[in-house]
Amino acid sequence: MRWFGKIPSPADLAAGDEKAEAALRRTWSTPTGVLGALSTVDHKIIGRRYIATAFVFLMLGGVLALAMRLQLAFPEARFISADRYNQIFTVHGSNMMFLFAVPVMEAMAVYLVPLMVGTRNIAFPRLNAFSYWIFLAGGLLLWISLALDTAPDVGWFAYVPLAGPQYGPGKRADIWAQMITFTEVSALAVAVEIVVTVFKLRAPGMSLDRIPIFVWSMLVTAFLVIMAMPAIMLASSSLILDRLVGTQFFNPAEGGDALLWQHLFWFFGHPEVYIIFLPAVGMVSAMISTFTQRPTFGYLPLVLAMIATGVLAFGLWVHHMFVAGLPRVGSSFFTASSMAIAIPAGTQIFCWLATLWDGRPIFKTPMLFIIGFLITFVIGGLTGVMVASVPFDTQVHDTYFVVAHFHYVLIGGSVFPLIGAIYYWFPKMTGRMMSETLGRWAFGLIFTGFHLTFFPMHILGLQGMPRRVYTYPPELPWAGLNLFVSLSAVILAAGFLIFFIDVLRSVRHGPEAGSNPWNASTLEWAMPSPPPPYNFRHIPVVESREPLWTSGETLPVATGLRLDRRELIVSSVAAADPEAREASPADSIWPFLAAIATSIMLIASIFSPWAVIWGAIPVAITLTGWFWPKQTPEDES
Ligand code: HEM
Ligand SMILES: [Cu+2]
Repeated sequence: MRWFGKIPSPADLAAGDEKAEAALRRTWSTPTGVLGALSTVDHKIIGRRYIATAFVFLMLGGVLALAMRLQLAFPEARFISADRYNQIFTVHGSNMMFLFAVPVMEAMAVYLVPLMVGTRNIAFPRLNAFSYWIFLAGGLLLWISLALDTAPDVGWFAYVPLAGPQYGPGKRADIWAQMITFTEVSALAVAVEIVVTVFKLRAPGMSLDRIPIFVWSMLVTAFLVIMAMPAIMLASSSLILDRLVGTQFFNPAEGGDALLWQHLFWFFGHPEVYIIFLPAVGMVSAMISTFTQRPTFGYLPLVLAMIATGVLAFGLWVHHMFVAGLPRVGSSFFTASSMAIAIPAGTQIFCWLATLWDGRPIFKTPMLFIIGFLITFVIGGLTGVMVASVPFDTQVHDTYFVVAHFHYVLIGGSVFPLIGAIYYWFPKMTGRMMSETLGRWAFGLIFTGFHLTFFPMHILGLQGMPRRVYTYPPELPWAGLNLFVSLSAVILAAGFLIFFIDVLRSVRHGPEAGSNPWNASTLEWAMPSPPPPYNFRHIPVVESREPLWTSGETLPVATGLRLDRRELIVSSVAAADPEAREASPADSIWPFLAAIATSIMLIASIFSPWAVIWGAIPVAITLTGWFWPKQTPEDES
């Protein structure tokens, strides 16, 4: 077997390659039809599906936001009842965090990481299929419960004792807790796939210091997921046990501890913010580099800053609990560490500014969203430093100041970069460009709408308006600003609408993109758009950080992979030296069936502990089907 070789001559390409390509296509294609769609393990199909689903959840969550703003536009409004309002803000927050922000970032990774590291599929493709179906089931659970008027109503962090058996009768909090299980199983599965894909499936020569920054960001994110998510799964499972079988984990009267909930929740909840933000760092770096046609300034500082952010993220959770009555020393420590996170954030921003300064930025739509991101995120960071200080936080805790702050960081820090990233990678995913004109309109409306909506919320908060209230009396001085905020939210929504229209229109009617419309440097642009089922006709050999800029058309390639079965190159962790060829699993309906069996088990276990026992049987059967060894003659070679 030969690992390294130069790309074949044009004549060879014409003759041998046509045949080879047809064979590759046959090997890697997903059959058409419903069965094919349910069985596919192609990371590109799953990734696209995942991204689209997450955006549907964004839209639905946005509709809830508009409903809240309608209710709050006037004092003593009665459009929505108090009970409904509780459900709506809970579903809005839970949906945005668990069904949109985290999944959409993982979905981008599922699509992009294998292309960017130069391989033909993600590691554990069947697990990847499973994780999408489980995510979808968890989302449906939450939204169907809202449609049935039994949605969770205790806020997106579901504090006990409010969410406990005494104060939260019915099944509402159980639905919240089980939705967590669904989404976290899915997130953990993807995280494991990303780690293994990045460590073991990189193209020959892509040593650690040549990994694209976006891939680094997803690698660090994946580790955060793996370390943070078990905490909340532990919390939500204990909550279900408290509610269903009468354990007392969170009941102080019986020796439990209500604060335990807050610790477990925020040990996950704070890193969660970085699980959403770090991928955005990667996206922004990729886009800035492309639109300045320069390598990103400070590769090493950027990577180290991301790792430092990841580590520090686990030392800050208590800043969400400053008013919970913790010891003073603890609070000081967490204040200091919260402020320390500004150092890596500052490093990142410095590196981007230096790249922009050095290059001549081209202001296409993605760059506009990056400018919007920089401005918005810096403001959110400043209010973050403010609430990290205990005396200030004590004043504004649970007011609209906090609502303003976290929308600045969440939307500024991840939604802006993400929309930019969609404009940026859309041509790769669909083969067509989105509209520059509509893109500018979308940006203008989203950016102004956003600031007009959320900036005044700081003032409302300082004026004492609490969060999570469904109305307020006319005597208080809040009515004017609230009306203003609600009208601005309509501008914001109009911007999103234009974005969605642009996406739907461009999928069919956008101008054709070609393989590398932005002249970018990373491997995902080294193939036609949209990519063929096998991604790379020849696995590239990487010789620099910007392979498409340094090698261009003459990208060296590795040969020796079989055409008649799905094979990947497995490489060493540090240097990415090729180590082995490995078969990649074929399409299979079993992950889909396993997801259905798992979903039924999880949902039924909200109602009876026996569901865990009986429900395990179909799960075991589908898993057996999934992992049944299939002896093919090809394995002998
Ligand atoms: C699209 C525009 C959006 C608007 C107009 C909006 C509006 C609101 C409002 C008014 C509340 C406060 C509800 C209350 O305290 O009574 C809220 C809560 C919240 N929002 Fe948004 N939001 C938007 C987008 C987002 C996004 C994109 C995210 C996350 C990525 C998000 C995450 C949250 C969270 C976590 C809460 C807290 C829910 C709770 O208190 O349990 N929002 N939003
Ligand atoms: Cu935090």
